[in-house]
Amino acid sequence: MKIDEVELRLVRLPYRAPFRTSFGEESEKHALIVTVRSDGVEGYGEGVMDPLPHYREECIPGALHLLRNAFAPELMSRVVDHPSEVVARWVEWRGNPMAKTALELAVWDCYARQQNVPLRKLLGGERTDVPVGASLGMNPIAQTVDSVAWHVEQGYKRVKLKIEPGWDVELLAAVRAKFPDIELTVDANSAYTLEMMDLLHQIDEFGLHYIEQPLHWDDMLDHATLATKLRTELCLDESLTSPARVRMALDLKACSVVNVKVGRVGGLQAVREIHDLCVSRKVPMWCGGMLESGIGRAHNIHIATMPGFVFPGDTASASRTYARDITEQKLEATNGVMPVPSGPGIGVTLDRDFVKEVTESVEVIRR
Ligand code: OSB
Ligand code: MG
Repeated sequence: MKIDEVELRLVRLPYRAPFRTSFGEESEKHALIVTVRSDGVEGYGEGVMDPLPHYREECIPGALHLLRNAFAPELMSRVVDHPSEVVARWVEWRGNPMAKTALELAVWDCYARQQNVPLRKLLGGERTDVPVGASLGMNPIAQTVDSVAWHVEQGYKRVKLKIEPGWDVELLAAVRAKFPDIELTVDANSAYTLEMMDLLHQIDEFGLHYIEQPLHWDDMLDHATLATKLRTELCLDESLTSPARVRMALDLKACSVVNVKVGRVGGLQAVREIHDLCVSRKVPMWCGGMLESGIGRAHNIHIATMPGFVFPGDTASASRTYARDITEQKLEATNGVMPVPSGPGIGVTLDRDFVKEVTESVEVIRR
């Protein structure tokens, strides 16, 4: 395929409620929606970098600069035989996995639409629905307990609580008092250090399935040390930025569960490599989320159909996060099960009028 145009569109979507984690509070999504056009067919991708680098070090202005001046012109300068090759063409530009992914995902979607198959087929995903859990931002304890109750009633397969030092033991005690047996996990988004072993040992007592990214956002070694001191399994999120980094984490025993976020690891081809590695080492994986709009959410759902994704992912109903999404198809789970959109590609289309309303900026780069 030959890519004729790349469109970079920034949209701002208000969250229904502010989302608070240990790295900050956000009240709206700034989504970078990338469209590629090839032979009259469009494909869509989403960038998950934030305006400022709070989760990892990428940010929207940096991503726009690279997409505009490096990745998009290079992409359009040569024929694409298969989307799996795209990111490898950009090795001369280091890092920046989220920016690369936003464009790579659009190419995958476009390619799948041209082949007239759902994206999951290109990934070897046979499932037509995927089990999902929900990630709950930090809120007062009583409100969190109510929210857990609501999500359990809705049938979500797992609940993840955001924690930080001082916002952990009391919260977990309150939730466990009401829900002693639910599948419960916590995500610290790097808020602890090995100096806080007392606290970490207390967290270890709540029968959690795993603890997600307790230590520094780029660390491997301290997590490997921590893993020997706790009974609860460790899952890495922030630290896993490529297939090589996943291999490193597994070799070091820094985690025994892998959270895959396509943007963080550098694209769908990277996800496929990580998938095969984890399957061969019998390491369970699940698909993380970044509060994506319907475009990124649909990609995540297709990704989670791959057989190595054995634990429930973060890709819950869009209506939990947004009063209105930018896609025409509603991505809603029933009983903790999310149907995979069945059309070609990612199976969702843009609600063009609403997209226009929420667009902050748009530019088109032509071949
Ligand atoms: O650490 O998993 C995380 C959202 C934004 C940034 C980081 C994370 C999250 C979530 C939300 O936990 C998951 C979702 O509902 O998409
Ligand atoms: Mg996380």
